[in-house]
Amino acid sequence: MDTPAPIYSLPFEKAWKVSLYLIKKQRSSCEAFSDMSLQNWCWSERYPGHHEMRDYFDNVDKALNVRENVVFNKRVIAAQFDQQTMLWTVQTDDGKTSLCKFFLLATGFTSKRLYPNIPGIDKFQGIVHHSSLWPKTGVDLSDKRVGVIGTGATGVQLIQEACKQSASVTVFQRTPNLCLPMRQRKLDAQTQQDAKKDYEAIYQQRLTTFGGYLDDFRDRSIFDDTPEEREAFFEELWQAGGFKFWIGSYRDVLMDEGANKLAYDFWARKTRARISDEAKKNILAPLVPPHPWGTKRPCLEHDYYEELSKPQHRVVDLQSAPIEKFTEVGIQTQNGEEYDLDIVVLATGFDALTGGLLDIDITTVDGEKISDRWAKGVRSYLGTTLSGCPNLFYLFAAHAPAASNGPSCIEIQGSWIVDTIVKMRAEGVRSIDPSPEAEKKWTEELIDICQKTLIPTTPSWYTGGNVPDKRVEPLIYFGGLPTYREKCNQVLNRGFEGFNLS
Ligand code: NA7
Repeated sequence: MDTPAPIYSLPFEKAWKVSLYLIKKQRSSCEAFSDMSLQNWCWSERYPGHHEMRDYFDNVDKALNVRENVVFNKRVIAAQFDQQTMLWTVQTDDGKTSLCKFFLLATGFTSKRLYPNIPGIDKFQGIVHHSSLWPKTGVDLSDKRVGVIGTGATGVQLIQEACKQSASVTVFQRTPNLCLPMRQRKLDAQTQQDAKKDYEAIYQQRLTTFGGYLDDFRDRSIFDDTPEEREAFFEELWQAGGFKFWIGSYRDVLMDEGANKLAYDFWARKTRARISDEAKKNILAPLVPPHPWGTKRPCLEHDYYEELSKPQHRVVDLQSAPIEKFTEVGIQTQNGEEYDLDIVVLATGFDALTGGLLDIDITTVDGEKISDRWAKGVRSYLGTTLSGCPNLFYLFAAHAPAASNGPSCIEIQGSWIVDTIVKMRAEGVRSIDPSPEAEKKWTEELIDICQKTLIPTTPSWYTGGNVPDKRVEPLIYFGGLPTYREKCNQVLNRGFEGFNLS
Protein backbone atom coordinates (compact mmCIF):
# COMPACT_ATOMS: atom_id res chain seq x y z
CA MET A 1 0.00 0.00 0.00
CA ASP A 2 1.46 3.39 -0.90
CA THR A 3 -1.00 5.48 1.11
CA PRO A 4 -0.20 5.98 4.79
CA ALA A 5 -2.54 4.84 7.56
CA PRO A 6 -5.17 5.85 8.48
CA ILE A 7 -6.21 7.64 5.31
CA TYR A 8 -6.78 4.49 3.32
CA SER A 9 -9.51 3.39 5.75
CA LEU A 10 -13.19 4.30 5.58
CA PRO A 11 -14.33 7.36 7.45
CA PHE A 12 -17.28 6.33 9.52
CA GLU A 13 -19.62 9.14 8.47
CA LYS A 14 -19.60 8.19 4.82
CA ALA A 15 -19.85 4.47 5.45
CA TRP A 16 -22.84 5.21 7.66
CA LYS A 17 -24.53 7.32 5.01
CA VAL A 18 -23.96 4.87 2.17
CA SER A 19 -24.89 1.89 4.29
CA LEU A 20 -28.09 3.43 5.54
CA TYR A 21 -29.09 4.10 2.00
CA LEU A 22 -28.09 0.79 0.48
CA ILE A 23 -28.79 -1.59 3.35
CA LYS A 24 -31.27 0.29 5.44
CA LYS A 25 -32.20 -2.55 7.71
CA GLN A 26 -28.68 -2.96 9.08
CA ARG A 27 -28.53 0.00 11.38
CA SER A 28 -27.04 -2.04 14.20
CA SER A 29 -24.31 -3.25 11.85
CA CYS A 30 -23.39 0.35 11.12
CA GLU A 31 -22.96 0.97 14.81
CA ALA A 32 -20.76 -2.10 15.00
CA PHE A 33 -18.79 -0.68 12.10
CA SER A 34 -18.21 2.51 14.03
CA ASP A 35 -16.77 0.52 16.93
CA MET A 36 -14.66 -1.68 14.77
CA SER A 37 -13.36 0.90 12.35
CA LEU A 38 -12.65 3.98 14.36
CA GLN A 39 -12.46 2.79 17.92
CA ASN A 40 -10.70 -0.55 17.73
CA TRP A 41 -8.90 -1.00 14.44
CA CYS A 42 -5.16 -0.28 14.49
CA TRP A 43 -2.62 -0.70 11.74
CA SER A 44 0.75 -2.32 12.35
CA GLU A 45 2.68 -0.27 9.77
CA ARG A 46 2.56 3.21 8.27
CA TYR A 47 1.97 1.66 4.84
CA PRO A 48 -0.17 -1.43 5.54
CA GLY A 49 0.61 -4.60 3.61
CA HIS A 50 -1.62 -6.74 1.43
CA HIS A 51 -2.70 -9.21 4.13
CA GLU A 52 -3.51 -6.48 6.63
CA MET A 53 -5.59 -4.61 4.05
CA ARG A 54 -7.51 -7.80 3.31
CA ASP A 55 -8.10 -8.36 7.05
CA TYR A 56 -9.36 -4.80 7.36
CA PHE A 57 -11.84 -5.18 4.52
CA ASP A 58 -12.94 -8.58 5.86
CA ASN A 59 -13.72 -6.87 9.15
CA VAL A 60 -15.58 -4.08 7.42
CA ASP A 61 -17.60 -6.75 5.66
CA LYS A 62 -18.29 -8.59 8.90
CA ALA A 63 -19.62 -5.41 10.45
CA LEU A 64 -21.61 -4.09 7.49
CA ASN A 65 -22.56 -7.46 6.05
CA VAL A 66 -21.97 -6.23 2.51
CA ARG A 67 -21.50 -9.85 1.43
CA GLU A 68 -25.17 -10.57 2.03
CA ASN A 69 -26.05 -8.12 -0.73
CA VAL A 70 -23.55 -9.41 -3.29
CA VAL A 71 -23.88 -12.10 -5.93
CA PHE A 72 -20.48 -13.70 -6.49
CA ASN A 73 -18.78 -15.44 -9.41
CA LYS A 74 -20.77 -13.81 -12.15
CA ARG A 75 -19.41 -11.64 -14.92
CA VAL A 76 -21.57 -8.79 -16.17
CA ILE A 77 -21.39 -8.88 -19.96
CA ALA A 78 -24.01 -6.40 -21.21
CA ALA A 79 -26.46 -3.72 -20.08
CA GLN A 80 -29.21 -1.72 -21.75
CA PHE A 81 -31.75 0.84 -20.51
CA ASP A 82 -35.41 0.29 -21.38
CA GLN A 83 -37.27 3.58 -21.83
CA GLN A 84 -40.67 1.98 -21.31
CA THR A 85 -39.94 0.44 -17.93
CA MET A 86 -37.20 2.98 -17.02
CA LEU A 87 -35.07 0.07 -15.89
CA TRP A 88 -31.63 -1.25 -16.79
CA THR A 89 -31.43 -4.86 -17.95
CA VAL A 90 -28.09 -6.30 -16.89
CA GLN A 91 -26.91 -9.57 -18.44
CA THR A 92 -24.47 -11.94 -16.77
CA ASP A 93 -22.38 -14.70 -18.30
CA ASP A 94 -24.58 -17.42 -16.82
CA GLY A 95 -27.32 -16.38 -19.26
CA LYS A 96 -29.40 -14.63 -16.60
CA THR A 97 -30.60 -11.04 -16.50
CA SER A 98 -31.25 -8.65 -13.63
CA LEU A 99 -33.30 -5.46 -13.61
CA CYS A 100 -32.34 -2.30 -11.77
CA LYS A 101 -33.40 1.31 -11.60
CA PHE A 102 -29.90 2.61 -10.86
CA PHE A 103 -26.90 0.99 -12.50
CA LEU A 104 -23.66 1.61 -10.62
CA LEU A 105 -20.38 0.44 -12.16
CA ALA A 106 -17.58 0.00 -9.65
CA THR A 107 -15.52 -2.03 -12.08
CA GLY A 108 -12.15 -0.68 -10.97
CA PHE A 109 -9.65 1.44 -12.85
CA THR A 110 -7.19 -1.42 -13.29
CA SER A 111 -9.36 -4.48 -13.81
CA LYS A 112 -8.51 -5.26 -17.44
CA ARG A 113 -5.02 -6.70 -17.41
CA LEU A 114 -2.54 -6.07 -20.17
CA TYR A 115 -0.55 -8.96 -21.61
CA PRO A 116 2.52 -8.11 -23.68
CA ASN A 117 2.46 -9.32 -27.24
CA ILE A 118 5.73 -11.27 -27.13
CA PRO A 119 6.11 -14.23 -29.51
CA GLY A 120 6.80 -17.72 -28.15
CA ILE A 121 5.25 -17.34 -24.70
CA ASP A 122 3.51 -20.71 -25.11
CA LYS A 123 6.87 -22.40 -25.82
CA PHE A 124 8.45 -21.28 -22.53
CA GLN A 125 8.85 -24.33 -20.28
CA GLY A 126 8.95 -22.33 -17.04
CA ILE A 127 6.17 -20.66 -15.08
CA VAL A 128 4.50 -17.39 -16.16
CA HIS A 129 2.24 -15.27 -13.94
CA HIS A 130 0.62 -11.92 -14.57
CA SER A 131 1.16 -9.89 -11.40
CA SER A 132 -2.60 -9.37 -10.98
CA LEU A 133 -3.28 -13.13 -11.10
CA TRP A 134 -0.75 -14.03 -8.43
CA PRO A 135 -1.69 -17.42 -6.90
CA LYS A 136 -3.36 -17.05 -3.50
CA THR A 137 -1.06 -19.77 -2.13
CA GLY A 138 1.98 -17.68 -3.13
CA VAL A 139 4.83 -18.63 -5.43
CA ASP A 140 7.99 -20.24 -4.11
CA LEU A 141 10.81 -18.12 -5.53
CA SER A 142 13.60 -19.68 -3.49
CA ASP A 143 16.55 -20.79 -5.62
CA LYS A 144 14.66 -19.70 -8.75
CA ARG A 145 15.84 -17.49 -11.59
CA VAL A 146 13.06 -14.92 -11.79
CA GLY A 147 12.42 -12.59 -14.73
CA VAL A 148 10.16 -9.54 -14.30
CA ILE A 149 8.80 -7.59 -17.27
CA GLY A 150 7.57 -4.15 -16.19
CA THR A 151 8.68 -1.59 -13.64
CA GLY A 152 5.44 0.18 -12.72
CA ALA A 153 4.26 0.31 -9.11
CA THR A 154 3.55 -3.42 -9.18
CA GLY A 155 6.86 -4.41 -10.78
CA VAL A 156 8.98 -2.33 -8.40
CA GLN A 157 7.32 -3.67 -5.26
CA LEU A 158 7.51 -7.21 -6.53
CA ILE A 159 11.13 -6.92 -7.67
CA GLN A 160 12.46 -5.63 -4.35
CA GLU A 161 10.89 -8.61 -2.52
CA ALA A 162 11.83 -11.18 -5.21
CA CYS A 163 15.46 -10.03 -4.98
CA LYS A 164 15.52 -11.16 -1.34
CA GLN A 165 13.93 -14.56 -1.95
CA SER A 166 15.23 -15.86 -5.27
CA ALA A 167 18.55 -17.01 -6.70
CA SER A 168 18.51 -14.12 -9.16
CA VAL A 169 16.16 -11.52 -10.59
CA THR A 170 16.38 -10.25 -14.15
CA VAL A 171 14.43 -7.02 -14.65
CA PHE A 172 13.32 -6.22 -18.20
CA GLN A 173 12.92 -2.45 -18.02
CA ARG A 174 11.38 -0.32 -20.77
CA THR A 175 11.09 2.87 -18.74
CA PRO A 176 12.74 3.45 -15.36
CA ASN A 177 10.31 4.12 -12.53
CA LEU A 178 11.25 7.36 -10.81
CA CYS A 179 10.72 5.77 -7.40
CA LEU A 180 10.47 7.60 -4.11
CA PRO A 181 11.60 6.34 -0.69
CA MET A 182 8.63 5.01 1.25
CA ARG A 183 10.16 5.31 4.72
CA GLN A 184 8.03 2.52 6.09
CA ARG A 185 7.85 2.24 9.87
CA LYS A 186 5.99 0.27 12.51
CA LEU A 187 3.02 1.88 14.23
CA ASP A 188 2.04 1.19 17.81
CA ALA A 189 -1.56 0.77 18.87
CA GLN A 190 -1.51 3.27 21.73
CA THR A 191 -0.33 6.16 19.53
CA GLN A 192 -3.11 5.37 17.09
CA GLN A 193 -5.72 5.15 19.81
CA ASP A 194 -4.61 8.55 21.12
CA ALA A 195 -4.80 10.06 17.63
CA LYS A 196 -8.33 8.87 16.92
CA LYS A 197 -9.88 12.01 18.34
CA ASP A 198 -8.31 13.79 15.35
CA TYR A 199 -9.42 11.33 12.68
CA GLU A 200 -12.52 13.23 11.66
CA ALA A 201 -10.38 16.32 10.98
CA ILE A 202 -7.82 14.20 9.13
CA TYR A 203 -10.48 12.69 6.89
CA GLN A 204 -11.82 16.17 6.16
CA GLN A 205 -8.33 17.47 5.37
CA ARG A 206 -7.87 14.76 2.70
CA LEU A 207 -10.76 16.22 0.75
CA THR A 208 -9.20 19.68 0.71
CA THR A 209 -5.97 18.65 -1.03
CA PHE A 210 -5.34 18.23 -4.76
CA GLY A 211 -4.63 14.50 -4.55
CA GLY A 212 -6.73 13.44 -1.57
CA TYR A 213 -3.69 12.89 0.66
CA LEU A 214 -2.77 15.06 3.65
CA ASP A 215 -0.12 16.99 1.72
CA ASP A 216 -0.66 19.50 -1.02
CA PHE A 217 1.45 21.40 -3.54
CA ARG A 218 3.38 24.36 -2.19
CA ASP A 219 1.69 27.54 -3.38
CA ARG A 220 4.98 28.92 -4.63
CA SER A 221 7.04 28.71 -7.83
CA ILE A 222 10.30 26.82 -7.71
CA PHE A 223 11.94 29.97 -9.12
CA ASP A 224 10.82 32.06 -6.14
CA ASP A 225 13.38 30.21 -4.01
CA THR A 226 17.16 30.45 -4.10
CA PRO A 227 19.05 27.24 -5.03
CA GLU A 228 19.88 26.80 -1.32
CA GLU A 229 16.24 27.22 -0.24
CA ARG A 230 15.12 24.85 -2.97
CA GLU A 231 17.67 22.23 -1.95
CA ALA A 232 16.60 22.49 1.69
CA PHE A 233 12.91 22.15 0.75
CA PHE A 234 13.54 19.17 -1.52
CA GLU A 235 15.63 17.53 1.20
CA GLU A 236 12.81 18.00 3.70
CA LEU A 237 10.30 16.35 1.32
CA TRP A 238 12.75 13.56 0.55
CA GLN A 239 13.43 12.76 4.19
CA ALA A 240 9.70 12.75 5.02
CA GLY A 241 9.23 10.07 2.35
CA GLY A 242 6.11 8.82 0.58
CA PHE A 243 4.56 10.92 -2.16
CA LYS A 244 5.58 14.24 -0.56
CA PHE A 245 8.26 14.85 -3.19
CA TRP A 246 5.55 14.41 -5.84
CA ILE A 247 2.40 16.05 -4.53
CA GLY A 248 3.87 18.19 -1.75
CA SER A 249 6.34 19.97 -4.02
CA TYR A 250 6.30 23.32 -5.84
CA ARG A 251 3.14 23.84 -7.86
CA ASP A 252 5.01 24.46 -11.14
CA VAL A 253 7.00 21.20 -11.14
CA LEU A 254 4.25 19.45 -13.11
CA MET A 255 3.61 22.49 -15.33
CA ASP A 256 6.96 23.92 -16.34
CA GLU A 257 9.82 22.06 -18.04
CA GLY A 258 12.55 24.08 -16.31
CA ALA A 259 11.02 23.56 -12.86
CA ASN A 260 10.52 19.91 -13.63
CA LYS A 261 14.17 19.40 -14.62
CA LEU A 262 15.33 20.78 -11.28
CA ALA A 263 13.17 18.22 -9.48
CA TYR A 264 14.45 15.45 -11.75
CA ASP A 265 18.08 16.40 -11.15
CA PHE A 266 17.56 16.21 -7.38
CA TRP A 267 15.85 12.82 -7.74
CA ALA A 268 18.62 11.46 -9.99
CA ARG A 269 21.38 12.66 -7.66
CA LYS A 270 19.74 11.06 -4.61
CA THR A 271 18.90 7.83 -6.37
CA ARG A 272 22.20 7.34 -8.21
CA ALA A 273 24.01 7.60 -4.88
CA ARG A 274 22.19 4.42 -3.78
CA ILE A 275 23.23 2.29 -6.78
CA SER A 276 26.72 0.85 -6.50
CA ASP A 277 26.92 -0.71 -9.98
CA GLU A 278 27.83 1.93 -12.62
CA ALA A 279 26.03 0.26 -15.55
CA LYS A 280 22.86 -0.28 -13.51
CA LYS A 281 23.04 3.31 -12.29
CA ASN A 282 22.67 4.61 -15.84
CA ILE A 283 19.73 2.30 -16.61
CA LEU A 284 17.79 2.76 -13.35
CA ALA A 285 18.46 6.47 -12.81
CA PRO A 286 19.83 8.02 -16.01
CA LEU A 287 21.18 11.56 -15.99
CA VAL A 288 18.87 12.44 -18.90
CA PRO A 289 15.23 12.21 -17.78
CA PRO A 290 13.26 9.44 -19.53
CA HIS A 291 10.24 11.77 -19.27
CA PRO A 292 9.39 14.81 -17.16
CA TRP A 293 9.45 14.08 -13.44
CA GLY A 294 6.09 12.99 -11.94
CA THR A 295 4.13 12.85 -15.21
CA LYS A 296 3.94 9.10 -14.82
CA ARG A 297 2.99 7.64 -11.45
CA PRO A 298 6.09 7.20 -9.27
CA CYS A 299 6.28 4.18 -6.98
CA LEU A 300 7.27 3.98 -3.32
CA GLU A 301 10.12 1.61 -2.46
CA HIS A 302 12.24 0.52 0.52
CA ASP A 303 15.44 -0.94 -0.86
CA TYR A 304 14.78 -1.42 -4.58
CA TYR A 305 18.04 0.20 -5.63
CA GLU A 306 20.21 -1.50 -3.02
CA GLU A 307 18.74 -4.91 -3.88
CA LEU A 308 19.19 -4.45 -7.63
CA SER A 309 22.78 -3.31 -7.07
CA LYS A 310 23.66 -6.85 -5.91
CA PRO A 311 25.72 -8.76 -8.49
CA GLN A 312 23.36 -11.75 -8.84
CA HIS A 313 20.56 -9.49 -10.14
CA ARG A 314 20.45 -8.02 -13.66
CA VAL A 315 18.70 -5.02 -15.20
CA VAL A 316 18.10 -5.29 -18.94
CA ASP A 317 17.58 -1.99 -20.76
CA LEU A 318 14.83 -2.65 -23.30
CA GLN A 319 15.35 0.81 -24.80
CA SER A 320 18.62 -0.37 -26.32
CA ALA A 321 17.50 -3.97 -27.03
CA PRO A 322 13.76 -4.78 -26.88
CA ILE A 323 12.50 -8.28 -26.13
CA GLU A 324 12.56 -10.43 -29.29
CA LYS A 325 10.81 -13.56 -28.04
CA PHE A 326 10.35 -16.17 -25.35
CA THR A 327 12.44 -19.29 -25.87
CA GLU A 328 11.92 -22.67 -24.21
CA VAL A 329 14.28 -21.67 -21.43
CA GLY A 330 13.83 -17.95 -21.05
CA ILE A 331 13.75 -14.64 -22.91
CA GLN A 332 15.83 -13.42 -25.84
CA THR A 333 16.36 -9.74 -26.65
CA GLN A 334 16.86 -8.26 -30.12
CA ASN A 335 20.64 -8.02 -29.68
CA GLY A 336 20.77 -11.83 -29.40
CA GLU A 337 21.28 -11.96 -25.62
CA GLU A 338 19.52 -14.90 -23.96
CA TYR A 339 18.35 -14.90 -20.34
CA ASP A 340 17.61 -18.32 -18.82
CA LEU A 341 14.72 -18.18 -16.36
CA ASP A 342 12.52 -20.46 -14.23
CA ILE A 343 9.71 -17.98 -13.56
CA VAL A 344 8.58 -14.92 -15.53
CA VAL A 345 6.33 -12.30 -13.97
CA LEU A 346 4.36 -10.08 -16.33
CA ALA A 347 4.01 -6.86 -14.33
CA THR A 348 2.82 -5.17 -17.50
CA GLY A 349 -0.13 -3.28 -16.11
CA PHE A 350 -3.66 -2.68 -17.32
CA ASP A 351 -5.90 -1.17 -19.94
CA ALA A 352 -6.69 1.31 -17.20
CA LEU A 353 -9.63 3.68 -16.66
CA THR A 354 -11.68 2.58 -19.70
CA GLY A 355 -10.92 -1.17 -20.07
CA GLY A 356 -13.07 -2.40 -17.18
CA LEU A 357 -16.08 -0.35 -18.30
CA LEU A 358 -15.77 -1.32 -21.96
CA ASP A 359 -15.60 -5.01 -21.07
CA ILE A 360 -19.34 -4.59 -20.49
CA ASP A 361 -21.35 -4.11 -23.67
CA ILE A 362 -23.29 -0.97 -22.68
CA THR A 363 -25.95 0.26 -25.11
CA THR A 364 -27.45 3.75 -24.88
CA VAL A 365 -31.15 4.57 -25.23
CA ASP A 366 -30.46 5.37 -28.90
CA GLY A 367 -28.88 1.98 -29.52
CA GLU A 368 -25.32 3.31 -29.62
CA LYS A 369 -22.56 1.20 -28.05
CA ILE A 370 -20.36 3.08 -25.58
CA SER A 371 -17.39 1.17 -27.04
CA ASP A 372 -18.16 2.66 -30.51
CA ARG A 373 -18.63 6.13 -29.05
CA TRP A 374 -15.43 6.04 -27.04
CA ALA A 375 -13.44 4.71 -30.01
CA LYS A 376 -13.79 8.28 -31.36
CA GLY A 377 -12.83 9.84 -28.03
CA VAL A 378 -13.85 9.25 -24.43
CA ARG A 379 -16.74 11.46 -23.28
CA SER A 380 -18.43 11.68 -19.90
CA TYR A 381 -20.18 14.13 -17.62
CA LEU A 382 -18.38 14.66 -14.30
CA GLY A 383 -16.39 11.46 -14.83
CA THR A 384 -19.28 9.43 -13.47
CA THR A 385 -22.24 9.62 -15.90
CA LEU A 386 -22.74 9.03 -19.66
CA SER A 387 -25.25 10.65 -22.00
CA GLY A 388 -27.89 8.24 -23.27
CA CYS A 389 -27.41 6.13 -20.13
CA PRO A 390 -30.03 7.36 -17.63
CA ASN A 391 -29.36 6.59 -13.97
CA LEU A 392 -25.98 5.01 -14.75
CA PHE A 393 -23.08 6.02 -12.51
CA TYR A 394 -19.51 4.77 -12.48
CA LEU A 395 -16.69 5.16 -9.96
CA PHE A 396 -12.96 5.95 -10.13
CA ALA A 397 -12.51 5.45 -13.85
CA ALA A 398 -12.32 7.56 -17.04
CA HIS A 399 -12.51 11.34 -16.48
CA ALA A 400 -12.54 11.08 -12.67
CA PRO A 401 -9.65 12.58 -10.65
CA ALA A 402 -8.24 9.04 -10.70
CA ALA A 403 -4.58 10.01 -10.21
CA SER A 404 -5.52 10.81 -6.61
CA ASN A 405 -5.80 8.67 -3.49
CA GLY A 406 -8.51 6.17 -4.44
CA PRO A 407 -10.64 6.22 -1.28
CA SER A 408 -10.72 10.06 -1.20
CA CYS A 409 -11.94 10.28 -4.78
CA ILE A 410 -14.41 7.42 -4.36
CA GLU A 411 -15.75 9.01 -1.18
CA ILE A 412 -16.54 12.20 -3.10
CA GLN A 413 -18.08 10.33 -6.00
CA GLY A 414 -19.96 7.85 -3.78
CA SER A 415 -21.39 10.63 -1.60
CA TRP A 416 -22.41 12.60 -4.67
CA ILE A 417 -24.21 9.61 -6.16
CA VAL A 418 -26.08 9.00 -2.90
CA ASP A 419 -26.96 12.72 -2.64
CA THR A 420 -28.17 12.64 -6.24
CA ILE A 421 -30.42 9.63 -5.69
CA VAL A 422 -31.79 11.07 -2.46
CA LYS A 423 -32.55 14.39 -4.23
CA MET A 424 -34.18 12.56 -7.14
CA ARG A 425 -36.47 10.71 -4.74
CA ALA A 426 -37.30 13.86 -2.81
CA GLU A 427 -38.18 15.77 -5.98
CA GLY A 428 -39.97 12.95 -7.78
CA VAL A 429 -37.38 12.69 -10.56
CA ARG A 430 -37.42 9.22 -12.11
CA SER A 431 -34.32 9.47 -14.22
CA ILE A 432 -31.41 11.76 -14.98
CA ASP A 433 -29.46 11.66 -18.23
CA PRO A 434 -26.60 14.09 -18.96
CA SER A 435 -27.06 16.10 -22.13
CA PRO A 436 -24.51 15.63 -24.94
CA GLU A 437 -23.70 19.36 -24.58
CA ALA A 438 -22.87 19.01 -20.86
CA GLU A 439 -20.77 15.97 -21.65
CA LYS A 440 -18.90 17.84 -24.40
CA LYS A 441 -18.23 20.80 -22.12
CA TRP A 442 -16.91 18.59 -19.28
CA THR A 443 -14.68 16.67 -21.67
CA GLU A 444 -13.27 19.82 -23.28
CA GLU A 445 -12.57 21.37 -19.89
CA LEU A 446 -10.80 18.23 -18.71
CA ILE A 447 -8.62 18.13 -21.85
CA ASP A 448 -7.81 21.80 -21.48
CA ILE A 449 -6.68 21.36 -17.84
CA CYS A 450 -4.50 18.38 -18.73
CA GLN A 451 -2.89 20.19 -21.65
CA LYS A 452 -1.71 22.95 -19.34
CA THR A 453 0.43 20.37 -17.51
CA LEU A 454 3.37 18.22 -18.63
CA ILE A 455 1.25 15.04 -18.30
CA PRO A 456 0.52 14.68 -22.06
CA THR A 457 4.27 14.55 -22.83
CA THR A 458 4.52 11.05 -21.35
CA PRO A 459 2.87 7.83 -22.52
CA SER A 460 1.23 6.22 -19.49
CA TRP A 461 -2.07 4.85 -18.29
CA TYR A 462 -3.08 8.44 -17.41
CA THR A 463 -3.58 9.00 -21.16
CA GLY A 464 -4.00 5.48 -22.54
CA GLY A 465 -0.44 5.66 -23.92
CA ASN A 466 0.56 2.38 -22.23
CA VAL A 467 -1.77 0.24 -24.39
CA PRO A 468 -0.76 -0.51 -27.99
CA ASP A 469 -3.34 0.91 -30.45
CA LYS A 470 -5.37 2.66 -27.73
CA ARG A 471 -6.37 6.22 -28.55
CA VAL A 472 -4.09 8.60 -26.60
CA GLU A 473 -6.07 11.35 -24.86
CA PRO A 474 -6.43 12.82 -21.37
CA LEU A 475 -8.35 10.26 -19.31
CA ILE A 476 -8.09 11.90 -15.90
CA TYR A 477 -9.48 15.08 -14.40
CA PHE A 478 -6.42 17.06 -13.26
CA GLY A 479 -8.29 19.97 -11.69
CA GLY A 480 -7.78 18.50 -8.19
CA LEU A 481 -10.25 16.93 -5.77
CA PRO A 482 -11.57 20.14 -4.13
CA THR A 483 -12.52 21.68 -7.50
CA TYR A 484 -13.98 18.40 -8.67
CA ARG A 485 -16.09 18.12 -5.53
CA GLU A 486 -17.26 21.71 -5.85
CA LYS A 487 -18.28 21.21 -9.48
CA CYS A 488 -20.22 18.03 -8.69
CA ASN A 489 -22.04 19.69 -5.79
CA GLN A 490 -22.78 22.75 -7.90
CA VAL A 491 -24.60 20.52 -10.39
CA LEU A 492 -26.98 19.38 -7.67
CA ASN A 493 -27.37 22.83 -6.13
CA ARG A 494 -28.36 24.17 -9.54
CA GLY A 495 -31.14 21.61 -9.95
CA PHE A 496 -29.31 18.80 -11.76
CA GLU A 497 -27.55 21.22 -14.10
CA GLY A 498 -26.52 19.53 -17.34
CA PHE A 499 -28.95 16.62 -16.94
CA ASN A 500 -32.20 15.95 -18.79
CA LEU A 501 -34.81 14.86 -16.25
CA SER A 502 -37.89 12.75 -16.48
P1 NA7 B 1 1.90 0.14 -14.94
O1 NA7 B 1 2.18 1.27 -14.05
O2 NA7 B 1 1.11 0.39 -16.18
O3 NA7 B 1 3.32 -0.51 -15.31
C1 NA7 B 1 3.44 -1.48 -16.32
C2 NA7 B 1 4.89 -1.70 -16.62
O4 NA7 B 1 5.01 -2.71 -17.62
C3 NA7 B 1 5.60 -0.46 -17.18
O5 NA7 B 1 6.89 -0.42 -16.65
C4 NA7 B 1 5.61 -0.73 -18.68
O6 NA7 B 1 6.65 -0.09 -19.36
C5 NA7 B 1 5.82 -2.22 -18.69
N1 NA7 B 1 5.40 -2.86 -19.92
C6 NA7 B 1 4.14 -2.95 -20.42
N2 NA7 B 1 4.14 -3.63 -21.57
C7 NA7 B 1 5.43 -3.99 -21.81
C8 NA7 B 1 6.08 -4.70 -22.84
N3 NA7 B 1 5.39 -5.20 -23.88
N4 NA7 B 1 7.42 -4.87 -22.77
C9 NA7 B 1 8.10 -4.36 -21.72
N5 NA7 B 1 7.55 -3.67 -20.71
C10 NA7 B 1 6.22 -3.49 -20.75
O7 NA7 B 1 1.15 -1.04 -14.17
P2 NA7 B 1 1.24 -1.45 -12.63
O8 NA7 B 1 0.52 -2.73 -12.48
O9 NA7 B 1 2.65 -1.43 -12.17
O10 NA7 B 1 0.52 -0.30 -11.85
C11 NA7 B 1 -0.77 0.18 -12.26
C12 NA7 B 1 -1.36 1.04 -11.19
O11 NA7 B 1 -2.01 0.20 -10.24
C13 NA7 B 1 -0.40 1.84 -10.37
O12 NA7 B 1 0.01 3.02 -10.96
C14 NA7 B 1 -1.16 2.08 -9.08
O13 NA7 B 1 -1.98 3.20 -9.18
C15 NA7 B 1 -1.97 0.82 -8.94
P3 NA7 B 1 6.49 1.47 -19.82
O14 NA7 B 1 6.57 2.25 -18.54
O15 NA7 B 1 5.13 1.59 -20.46
O16 NA7 B 1 7.59 1.71 -20.75
